[in-house]
Amino acid sequence: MTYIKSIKARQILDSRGNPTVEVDLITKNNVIGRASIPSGVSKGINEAIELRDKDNNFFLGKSVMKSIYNIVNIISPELIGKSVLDQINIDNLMLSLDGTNNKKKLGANSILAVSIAAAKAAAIELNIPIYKYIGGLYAHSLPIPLVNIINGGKHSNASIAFQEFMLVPTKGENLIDSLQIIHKIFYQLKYIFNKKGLSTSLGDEGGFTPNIKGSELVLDHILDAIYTSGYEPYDDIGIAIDCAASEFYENNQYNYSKFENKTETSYIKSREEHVQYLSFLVNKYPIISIEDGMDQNDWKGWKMLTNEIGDQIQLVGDDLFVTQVNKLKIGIEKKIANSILIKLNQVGTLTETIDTINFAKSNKYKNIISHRSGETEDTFISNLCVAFNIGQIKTGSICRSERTSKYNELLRIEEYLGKNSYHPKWGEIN
Ligand code: 2PG
Ligand code: MG
Repeated sequence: MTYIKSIKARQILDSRGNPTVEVDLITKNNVIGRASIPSGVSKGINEAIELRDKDNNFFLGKSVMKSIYNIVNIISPELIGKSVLDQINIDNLMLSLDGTNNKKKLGANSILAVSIAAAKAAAIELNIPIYKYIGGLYAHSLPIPLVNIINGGKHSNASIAFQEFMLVPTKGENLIDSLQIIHKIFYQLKYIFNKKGLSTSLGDEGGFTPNIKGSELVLDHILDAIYTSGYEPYDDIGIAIDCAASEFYENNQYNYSKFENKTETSYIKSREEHVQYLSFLVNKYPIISIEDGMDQNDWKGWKMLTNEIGDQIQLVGDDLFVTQVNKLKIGIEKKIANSILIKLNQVGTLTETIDTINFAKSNKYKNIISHRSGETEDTFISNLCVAFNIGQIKTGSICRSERTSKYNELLRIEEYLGKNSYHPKWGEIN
């Protein structure tokens, strides 16, 4: 048996400079599994709780010393001596130590850091890649990247209500081919913005933050960049959007002016108008995926949107499902959305994340593995993606090392798998 010898926890900084948790889980053989935890800014209200110290005199209240304390003093004593290979047991033990339904006692950041560190240590112990340890013999698929090129909403100060605009290579031969298509369009877009004197500074996820107003202008520029790069919409490239609509839903209405610097009431859309607007955009532009088109509590709106365009494009629940089986179950029963965004820290253990992935698969909902807007250098999500042959990953722009680290890990895996690797086309994803 390979047992856990000790667990160290420390505070490090994420890509926004905010403190986050890092864990070193050390086995009897002195193998170290290291994991660090990302952090979102447009969080779903039902996400598992991220513990922060709330001491305004220290890192503006964002330090995570309580979480570190819980790992060292509450989790570690219970796990020492347990087999590192028994992931389910490790995760269940932490769940029972926490005892709440949203991990508010120990913190999802504390629990998840240990959970992932254990899986990494186990893979090293067995001398196999992490994706293979988790996924087994047939883990061989490199996902289509949903690459962020424009940051709006809470991720930048651009006057754009929708949070993310992404490029989706629909027919890349392999991952490097998909990335080179993105690279060409990304730099073409930069050239276009430069020529027009628009800002090319980058937002939280490495996409541009142009000083233009509203989604249609953004989409016009993206389309221009696609054409002038020599690519065909749909055939070569599609567009994905994350509206992050919960961030501008107020008083049962969609208030675009919260981000778009407009005060006219006409810029506040009713549920019906907002659905019609999304449908209009889908028919005008090569949009093939919309995430969080509606607010997390607006189930009526979600139903309306799904009826309107759910058989035309991918509709992804992020804040809506928060990577949790019980929430996804409601969506499946009500026939709402058709895909789910998977974020480990929305639920808080590897085991529960895998349960959600499998539940989605068995109900024919597509999975998309996702980063958070505040990231670390940890590349676990790349491995998770390959482990379950997940067709899509959303991990930011091709700029900024905390984003490219995920693509680079996937490129290493692609090289390692060689001719046994598989990179699906858009139409092949399930
Ligand atoms: C999202 C995420 C990641 P955040 O809404 O999908 O892009 O943002 O991590 O800020 O919640
Ligand atoms: Mg989202």
